[in-house]
Order: sequence, then structure tokens, then C-alpha cells
Amino acid sequence: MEQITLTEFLLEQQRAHPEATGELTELLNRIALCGKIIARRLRRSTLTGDTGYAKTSNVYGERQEKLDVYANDVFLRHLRYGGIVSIAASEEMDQPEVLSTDRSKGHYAVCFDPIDGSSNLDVNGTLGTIFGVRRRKAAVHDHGLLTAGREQIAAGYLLYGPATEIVFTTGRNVAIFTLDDAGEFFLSKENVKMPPRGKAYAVNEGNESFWSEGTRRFVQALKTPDPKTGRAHATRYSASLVGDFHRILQQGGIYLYPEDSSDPKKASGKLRVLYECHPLAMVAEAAGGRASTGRQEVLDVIPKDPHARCPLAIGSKEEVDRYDQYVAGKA
Ligand code: AFP
Repeated sequence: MEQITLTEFLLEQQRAHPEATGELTELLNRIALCGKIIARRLRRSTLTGDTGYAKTSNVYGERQEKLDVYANDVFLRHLRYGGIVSIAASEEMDQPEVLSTDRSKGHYAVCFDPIDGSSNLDVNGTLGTIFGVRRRKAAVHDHGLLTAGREQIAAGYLLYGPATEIVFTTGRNVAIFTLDDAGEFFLSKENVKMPPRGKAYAVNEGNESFWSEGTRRFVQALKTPDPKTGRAHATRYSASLVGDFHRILQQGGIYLYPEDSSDPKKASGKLRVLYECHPLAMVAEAAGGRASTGRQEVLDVIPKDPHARCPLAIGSKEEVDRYDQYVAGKA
């Protein structure tokens, strides 16, 4: 494959839209820059004492890791520059932040989870950053984020694993870029299509006793050998949604974080609509997969507040369809 850089790819996409202002190209490049800076810090974090907890906790009462705070600051610094982003909202910030009030520009609002999989930080496990881009709303007072996921115009994630990768879509094509030692992201896969079914599932089975009957029976069905193949689905759970989703995007399967009764805060699931569910749902649908709460498409969920949560079943169409059937008591 000819080595195409992220910037070249974005400029090609931009040329295909004569009405484009170039701001989205600049924004996606800026998010990629944040990824490079965070990846460099993660690589050396155990040597520089950057691991461990900060003295602060987030709006969910969870203790923040130093690198959660660092990554959040990196994003705010680079999203603020140049005024193309008017509003930024993050899993690590109580309220969305106004970055620019200049109405002549700042056409975008960005939601992000600066470090996904924080519990993997101190053990060198897979980590990610998740992002979703919306157009800024007309009304100054309304940050305009409490809208359906279909309002996103771009979404994706960075994966910090053996390689650092950025994966995104603007609605049709899902592309994967890999960070090269030259410090450039190069296109490694384009037009990624998620297989219609998979061989693996990702769920924290430790919560099983708190699941609904439908969810329990669905996971049991995944673990039951298929009469045709004689094989059951394999368990693949990394405690990082991004890490698990990246496998499912390429090999198929399903990631599940259902509502559970273990903690009132998780009555409608653990994952955050704006920072985790909406962005990955946009990537999943653009790749031919699905994202469901069990009762509706995740992209149709309208969050009631910036930190709203929803159940998430995301992955191959066949597995997610089946999950909906079990939740509805039809299987
Ligand atoms: P953190 O970023 O707070 O570690 O949460 C990670 C996450 O949102 C998602 O990436 C994981 O799949 C899931 O939560 C892990 O949750 P459990 O620890 O409850 O399994």
C-alpha cells in the first residue's frame, strides 16, 4: 500500500467537498497531535513517575489518575488553539468548557474521554482516547451537546497499544492510521468493514449476578458451542473499551456493558453516552456493525445531562441483533 499520511488523506477528503472550510481537517489533525503527545508520555510514564493517582476525583467520584488529568489538559490546550472549537466536554470535567466565543469561527464542539481504560494505566495495559465532533449550536447559552449521536459529524479513537493508531470516520469510510517512528500517522487500513458475525465476546462476567435475565441468557448462549461449528465464542475482555472494540472492528464479535443492579449509578449501564457510546457507535455503524442499548440504537440516545450513561452492546450485526432478541425476551 502506498504510504499516505493522515494529512494527505484528510486533504483528499476535503477536496471532495468544495464547501469544506478546512476546519475539520485541522481539527482531526489536532486530535492526532494530542494522541502523539499522550502516547509519548504513556511510553515513559513508569520511568517518570507519572503513574498513580492525582489528588483529585472526577464528577463520578472516581479517583483520577495523574495521566487522566494530563491527557485532559493536552486536549484542552490543543483544542483551544486557533479558536476552531467553541465547546469541549470531557469525562474528566464536571461541566463542558467554552473554549471560544468567536462566532465567526469555532464551528465545532468536541466530546472526549482522554484516557479510556484507566485501570490499565499502572500495569502497561491497552489504553485509548475516544472523541466525537458535533457542529456548534446556534444559541450561545446552550452547549448543544444533549443531542442524538447522529448529530456527530466525525468520531473515532486513538489506541495506545504495541502500536499507536488513530481510527475515525466522518460517516461513510472508517480508516485506520498507524504512528510511524518518523512521528507521522500513515494509512494502514481504509474502508474497514466489520465482519457480520464474530468468534469472541467482551464483557465483565464478574457482574453476572447483577444482570437482567435476558443478558444472562444471551451470554450463556455465546458460551454454548454452535451446533454447526462445535465452537463457542471465546472471551476477550481487556478492561479497555477501545482495546476490545478495535479487535471487534476487525475480527467481529460483541462488546457488552449492560445495565446492572450492583450500583445505583450503573442502573443504566456504566459507559458515558457522549464520551464513549456515541463516538464508537458512529464508527461501528460506518463499518457495517451495530450499537444498541438492547432497546434502541445508541446513536438515537439523547442524553439528559453531559454525564449520562447508557447500556452498550456494540459489534457485529448478528450478535447485536441477537442481544436485542434476548433483552426483548424473544429468544
Ligand atoms: P476506566 O477508564 O474508568 O478504567 O473505565 C474503562 C471503561 O469505561 C471501559 O473502557 C471498560 O471496558 C470498562 O469501563 C471496564 O469496566 P469494569 O472495570 O467495570 O469492567
